[in-house]
Formats: sequence, C-alpha cells, structure tokens
Amino acid sequence: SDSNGFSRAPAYSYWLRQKETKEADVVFCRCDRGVLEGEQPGAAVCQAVFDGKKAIRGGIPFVFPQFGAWTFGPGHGFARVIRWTVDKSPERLPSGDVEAIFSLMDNEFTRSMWNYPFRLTYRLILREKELHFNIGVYNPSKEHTFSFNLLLHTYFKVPDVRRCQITGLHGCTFIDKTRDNQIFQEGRDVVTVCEWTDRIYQNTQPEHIITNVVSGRKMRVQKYNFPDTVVWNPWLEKARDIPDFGDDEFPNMICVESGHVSSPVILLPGTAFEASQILQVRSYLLSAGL
Ligand code: TA6
Repeated sequence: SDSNGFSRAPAYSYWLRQKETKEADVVFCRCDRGVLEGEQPGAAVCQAVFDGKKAIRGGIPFVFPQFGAWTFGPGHGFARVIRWTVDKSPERLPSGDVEAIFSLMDNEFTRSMWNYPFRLTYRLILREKELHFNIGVYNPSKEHTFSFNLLLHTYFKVPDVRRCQITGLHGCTFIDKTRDNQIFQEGRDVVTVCEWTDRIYQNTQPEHIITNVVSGRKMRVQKYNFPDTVVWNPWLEKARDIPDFGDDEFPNMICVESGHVSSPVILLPGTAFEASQILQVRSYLLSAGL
C-alpha cells in the first residue's frame, strides 16, 4: 500500500507484512535495507523511487499488458504502477486461509496507452507455507479482440544466487536476451546462474523447484496457463546501470518469473483468460533429492 512505502503490486507487500509467518521473508524487497515509513533514520538509505512511474524493485511486480520495453507506455506495462481496487480486504476464512481480492479496470489512463476495455481480477490466498495467485483477465467488448502479455516478475531473496538450482527447464528452448535474442535449448537438468542472465524459457514444466532461497530452503513454484519462465539476474555490471538496484545486491536475488510472454494471449470479445501460480516453501524433510 502507498502509506507503507511499498510497491503498489498488492501481492508481495501483503505477504511481506504477514507478521505471523517467517516465510514472509522469502521475497526479496529492494527496501529490505532501506528506511520505511516510521523507521528511524540510520538504516541504509533506500534507493527505491516511489513516484508511481515505476514499480519499486523487488516483490512480485504484475506485468500486463506488455512484457519488456513498450512504445505506448511504461516498460512491463501499466499494471505494476497503477492503483488497483481492493475488492476484498485480507480476511481469514473458516479454513484458516487468508484471502484478498484486487481488481483493475480500464480507465482514461490505461486507454491513453492501450485502448481496450478490460477487467483484471487478482485473488491471493495465503496459507501456511503457501501463497496462491489467481488471475483472471476479461474482455467485456462485444466486438474487439485484444492481445496481451502477462507475467509475475517474482524476485526471490537468496543467500547466494550462485548456489541456487532451478528445475523444470531441461530440454526447453529459450530466448537469450543477453545474446541478441538468439534461441538455444537448455541441456541441463538443473539450471544455475553464475553471470548476467536474462532468458525466456518456453513451454516449461508446470513446476519448478528452486533450491537455496532464504535460510537455505527450497521453493516450489507451480503454475497454470503460464507457458514461459523467465530467469533473470543482472549481475554486477548491469546492476551498476540500474539506479534503484544496489551494486552489491545481485548475489542476493533471483527472478524466476511465470508468464505468457513469448507469444501473446489473444482474447476474443466476451471471453476470459485465467492463470495462476502457487509458491510453496518446502521444509527440509519434504524436499529429499532436490
Ligand atoms: O524479466 C526480466 C527483465 O525483463 C529483464 O530484461 C530486466 O530488464 C528486468 O526484467 C527488470 O526490468 P525492470 O523494468 O523492472 O527494470
């Protein structure tokens, strides 16, 4: 929320603020070492800019309707910088889960960049060791089809990125943005990151296990209707070029992003598209092997 000084992306700020669970800390936030509202100065200076033009780096920015640079509006689209409506404030259900629902509709601002009527719903469910993200995109038009990209740009906080392993990418083709968008095929059973990495893996497995996220734990990422998985770390040189990214922070984050980006979703009039992701922190016992 704005008053907390966090990104407007509802998912991660809410998770981050779940004081009841230690698991909240698995998502990397650019403000981790920064000064938040109400804190005494003396902590490291936060370089994140909260001006409504760009999302605060970290958390889970919501990428829609464009992935990457965009001629008509902000890079990665407008959904990560715009104010969403809270349809249902976080509420504990009889099951013990906590549910919150957000929505976003077209308005003058979105129409100035992308002239389509749309409705996005974003339902979050927090369960012990799990966070569910359910997304719906609806095209209310009677005549116009539109196409879009959708992606959850999840930043994971990690003790040392070089020690993370990511499963579920073996055999997949990937677009390598660090090598002029050339296409390669992944030959490794588990992918590791030891340099600047910016890849769009295509038709990936519906599940990834990422080892060695915060506290050495494992993270299970399950996804539905998100055929692509983006893996990103800017490494030192690129981090230096990013003003709101500390030069020494690249070893402590990895982005593993579920999305529909290497081809657009085409939505016919009166139809809806649904996609979801579940993040689950796995206990040591459950995760034998990887
Ligand atoms: O998802 C990977 C990526 O598109 C990279 O190319 C890199 O630019 C990154 O996202 C961060 O984008 P941002 O607009 O948040 O600076």
